[in-house]
Amino acid sequence: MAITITSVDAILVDLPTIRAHQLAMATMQQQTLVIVRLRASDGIEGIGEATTIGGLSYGEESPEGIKLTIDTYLAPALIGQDATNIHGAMARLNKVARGNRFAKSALETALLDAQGKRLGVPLGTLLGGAVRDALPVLWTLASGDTARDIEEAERLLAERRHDTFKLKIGRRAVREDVAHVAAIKRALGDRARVTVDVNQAWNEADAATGIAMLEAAGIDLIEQPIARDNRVGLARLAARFVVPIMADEAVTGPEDAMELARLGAADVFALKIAKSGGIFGMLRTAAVGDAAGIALYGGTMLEGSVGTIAAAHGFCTLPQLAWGTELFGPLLLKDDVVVERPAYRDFALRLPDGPGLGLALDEDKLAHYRRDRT
Ligand code: MUC
Ligand code: MG
Repeated sequence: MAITITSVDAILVDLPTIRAHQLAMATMQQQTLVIVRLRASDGIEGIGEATTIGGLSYGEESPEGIKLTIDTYLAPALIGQDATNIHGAMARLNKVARGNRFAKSALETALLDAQGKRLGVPLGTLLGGAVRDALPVLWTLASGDTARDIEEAERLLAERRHDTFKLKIGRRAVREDVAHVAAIKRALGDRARVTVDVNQAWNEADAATGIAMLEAAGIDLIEQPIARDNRVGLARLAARFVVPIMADEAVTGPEDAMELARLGAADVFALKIAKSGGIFGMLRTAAVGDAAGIALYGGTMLEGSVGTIAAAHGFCTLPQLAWGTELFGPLLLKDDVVVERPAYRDFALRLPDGPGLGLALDEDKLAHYRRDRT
């Protein structure tokens, strides 16, 4: 008898961050996770997660919208479907709903987690096998204060937790931002790599000025300097500078990747399971990057442990991942809703080796942090 999907729940969970996290478009004091619990007729439960950054300021889906989409449209389309046929289930979701990639990603993770548990294998094995069991992870310095950022970086270097730091810029005038970045790079010297993420905040002229100065200051990578839709402008910047340009918001799925590759618009692609509608979409995006000779980077939507470990299993199967990852989301949160939080040491995230994601929900914490707690 077929194993069918019997229930799908989407739960909003609000978790405080360890400090304010300042980006060009929002300042985060907390993160909201949409935790998905998907149960099947064999009694197995899979879990998944979707997050975004700053409500609707990063992308077109908000946590509340993701829950509404799942409750109203996606869960009813999944109930009664074969829980063991993940491609079949996702094809059905793509038929009933256009877009809504973050919501679909959370559901695909839950299906994969359940199937891994069912077969008794880790998710990486289900995906064909991991080629690495740990992933390099950078840290984002985004307190908004230069001295505090330097102090934070020095501590994390000493703890051997991170040796690459990404700075969030684009809020202030270009020269002020560059002065902040250059001061941090000067303090850390060759002991750390420093990258920047502008989150689309600059126009092309600002970007030309800013990137020239950042290049001179020894910055290693420039992420999404201009608007996501300005692909031709991104191509002009990529041709103009030696420092690599990374596309983030501009690359969601394989179709964007094709177009950016055709234009020569990026040296690096930031892959995220949420942007691509799940792990399989991320892998298809990565394949286009590989075919075009574009370096790859494992990005984050600042997920908690569930979303982070889902992405990690996917990234571990990639043949090349030249720029490592930024899968530090769980470390930005004061607390989490899993029993055992992911392990970070020696500048890397270690993958759990249990079946599926290798994680279990902490029911007490979930009850405590869920938005609808009674
Ligand atoms: C982004 O745009 O890359 C990744 C790290 C971080 O601090 O924010 C995210 C989003
Ligand atoms: Mg980014």
